[in-house]
Amino acid sequence: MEPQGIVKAFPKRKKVRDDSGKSIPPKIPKEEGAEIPEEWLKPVTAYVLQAGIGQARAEIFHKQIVQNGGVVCSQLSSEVTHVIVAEDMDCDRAFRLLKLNKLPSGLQLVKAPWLSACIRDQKLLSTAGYRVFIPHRYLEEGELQKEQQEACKIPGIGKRMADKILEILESGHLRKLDHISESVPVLELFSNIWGAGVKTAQMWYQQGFRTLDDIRTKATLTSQQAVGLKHYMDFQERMPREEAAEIEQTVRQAALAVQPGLVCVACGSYRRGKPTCGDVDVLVTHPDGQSHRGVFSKLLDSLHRSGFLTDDLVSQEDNGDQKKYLGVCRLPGPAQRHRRLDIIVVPYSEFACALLYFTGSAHFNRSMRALAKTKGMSLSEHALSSAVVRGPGGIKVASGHALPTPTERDVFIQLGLPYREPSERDW
Ligand code: DCP
Ligand code: MG
Ligand code: MN
Repeated sequence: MEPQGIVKAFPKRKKVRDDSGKSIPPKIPKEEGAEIPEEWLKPVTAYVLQAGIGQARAEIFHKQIVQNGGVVCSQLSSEVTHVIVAEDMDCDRAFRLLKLNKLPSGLQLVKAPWLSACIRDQKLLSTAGYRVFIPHRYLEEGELQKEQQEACKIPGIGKRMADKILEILESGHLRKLDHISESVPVLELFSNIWGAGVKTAQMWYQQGFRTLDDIRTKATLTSQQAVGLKHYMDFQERMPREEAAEIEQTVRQAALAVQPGLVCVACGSYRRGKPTCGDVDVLVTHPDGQSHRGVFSKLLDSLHRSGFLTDDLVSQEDNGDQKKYLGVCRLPGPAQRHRRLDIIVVPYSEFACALLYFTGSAHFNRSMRALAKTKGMSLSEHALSSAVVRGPGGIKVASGHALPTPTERDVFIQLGLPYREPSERDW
């Protein structure tokens, strides 16, 4: 077919040199009708795929291409070197619109911003980063050989990574990431359901769920997630510490009715003095070292019977001599919200380390454990111990033994640290 270009109608202009010998582009006279074409687009025979670009913009492109020495074709033909496509054009759609099965040799699909950038800079820019990424199924054998695969030669880069590198080099973009930004708020919504982690949230997203109502009506939920969903709104909100104090008091009263002399302490953010608490973490122990036994299930029964505990999440009875309950409670009275409540019952010998652990913060605990390690000790919610000694091959040659820590202060002393009040452990 005939190129539509009118470049040949304009006289060629020689480049002129300035004193330095550098070539400078000839000035374009301002007089009307005396436009002199530049030739830097000469290697380009373009076909502008109008879809997504629009007629008006396509016409401007035509004019600019021709003015700068290029040729515009009104149809795709074997002469075309560059198909200019809309910025958001994807390969499948382009091939459909162009009625192509394979990419003909020598043809590039280039996004419109490439042309705009060329015109802005008045020179032929590389199309790298502007090309539509062409998957292998659209490439002719020969083209495929050419592409495969410089990136593969880099040590440690396999075929899958090489493909991604290639796609980014070609198109300036990795399509696989397109869905990520739109999935983020949904994944966050889902993973805020108690008992649902990132993996579950991703699975639900892949199953096409986008709202909590989708989850409620279509997803398969564990019993914990069902509780989490039921109280979704309440659990998003932190409670004022006054309410945490009332919850602690409710647990204490029930505990003392079960077994006189029990000690109940609200730990976590409450003990660190925070104005609001995500949940209440109540530690229960008995100073006689014996009477904490049997308290766990009796206390929970009592709190269930009174209607204070509304849902159970985890009841873990087998962490050594410590027992842990995670559940949901609600104070009596109108307009009370459901709150998360954790209860641990521990032997008095482990009280200080359990108190230290359960008071946190989690970050503080990690730092303390790391420090203990550097001093040849190991800190857990049970005890501060001299570390296990391992011989060659990691074989245990001496087991750690618990150091005496009647109070939190003793843990700090053993670690050679100045004492920190709970309110100073908030990092
Ligand atoms: N903890 C920990 N490591 C974790 C989780 C918890 O060491 N991964 C310890 C430190 C926490 C304490 O248990 O302070 C209680 O856990 P919470 O999740 O209840 O955390 P906080 O009470 O500190 O904060 P929030 O107000 O959010 O409940
Ligand atoms: Mg807490
Ligand atoms: Mn907690």
